[in-house]
Amino acid sequence: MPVLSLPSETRPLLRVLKGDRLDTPPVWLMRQAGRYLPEYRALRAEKGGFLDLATDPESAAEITLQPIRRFGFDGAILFSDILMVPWALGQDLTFGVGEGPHLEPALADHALDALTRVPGRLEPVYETVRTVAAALPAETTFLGFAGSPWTVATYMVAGHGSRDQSETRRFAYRAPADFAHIIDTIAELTIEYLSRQIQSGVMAVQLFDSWAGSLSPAQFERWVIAPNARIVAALHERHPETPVIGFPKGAGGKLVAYARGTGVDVIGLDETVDPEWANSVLPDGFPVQGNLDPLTLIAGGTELRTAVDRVVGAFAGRPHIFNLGHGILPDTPIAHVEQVLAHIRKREATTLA
Ligand code: 1CP
Repeated sequence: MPVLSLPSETRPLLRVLKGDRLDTPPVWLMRQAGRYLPEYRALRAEKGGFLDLATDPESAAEITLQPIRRFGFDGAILFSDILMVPWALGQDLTFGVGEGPHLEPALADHALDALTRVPGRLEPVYETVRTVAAALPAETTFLGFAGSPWTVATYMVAGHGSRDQSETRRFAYRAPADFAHIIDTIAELTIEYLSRQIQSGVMAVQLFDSWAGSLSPAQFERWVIAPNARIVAALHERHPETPVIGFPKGAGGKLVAYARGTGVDVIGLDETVDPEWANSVLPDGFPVQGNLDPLTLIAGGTELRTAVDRVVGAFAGRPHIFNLGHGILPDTPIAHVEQVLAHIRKREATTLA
């Protein structure tokens, strides 16, 4: 359940993460630090590849702050990647231009225990957190994150992203003990990684489970709910004041089981979830985040305004954080982001007319 907020808490996003309902929902957008921003593309071109940016605390801090300066979002999300954990577990990580990430050797044909761990690879991330924490406006909430074990495992096993995660699902059926070892190892490092992010200055953390939607109910219980529950329990024990957001993309009808079973404080909803349905099945007072289709943010106009109003209206009776149902897409017009913010904050009620 949400941790009770102290009356002295003034950051709107942190208040809602801790269970307060606000008339104007706080706003941040998943993947808000990235390719739709010209200032990000300029820095990337100057400094090199993604990993060069993510391991350079000065650049990573700058990219984390770019969307805060430009839009004044209520939350800043650390600029890093869920694949930093496999990298620290000893896989080589490369991001080919226009290709997505590659991890080697792939665990489909290589034992996890043969990898040599390199925990020092995460140190620059903690330095980035300290740098951002010192520079953030007083009203902005700082969010850390990691991938959930299932989603991270899909990259570690296949060695790359995939549409249906078939290779990893087959592996989990064929060799459940080996797969459990991979999941446990990721979970263990994730607890340590998020704990260090919190100690370094993030105020809440999000677990991204982007591929939670590809599992059968029994596999979902085993590879999504159970390891996330373990991570959440360990974080709550070590950092009782720090809210944990779970984002089980594609969980659909399994959302309530996820919310109850993992112990997360806040649940992120993807764009396929009917907001009225989610509002009716989730426990009263349980904070929700997300749900706007990232494509409506590209479309703009009446479609966008109607979709924003529907999400905000559906969750008006509970703690709600306005966000997308998945990451912002690189071709999103910046003007549409500005219009949504103005509309929600009611500075200009007619902006989206
Ligand atoms: O400039 C570039 O080409 C790099 C593109 C990029 C960026 C900007 C990657 C490679 N990662 C990131 C940053 C990132 N990744 C953040 C930063 C903070 C933010 O602005 O939100 C976060 C939270 C992530 C999380 C992430 N990485 C997820 C989970 C969320 C999601 O979108 O589903 C996943 C699945 C990844 C893997 C990954 N890293 C990068 C890419 C292109 C991908 C997706 C690959 C695939 O489609 O399988």
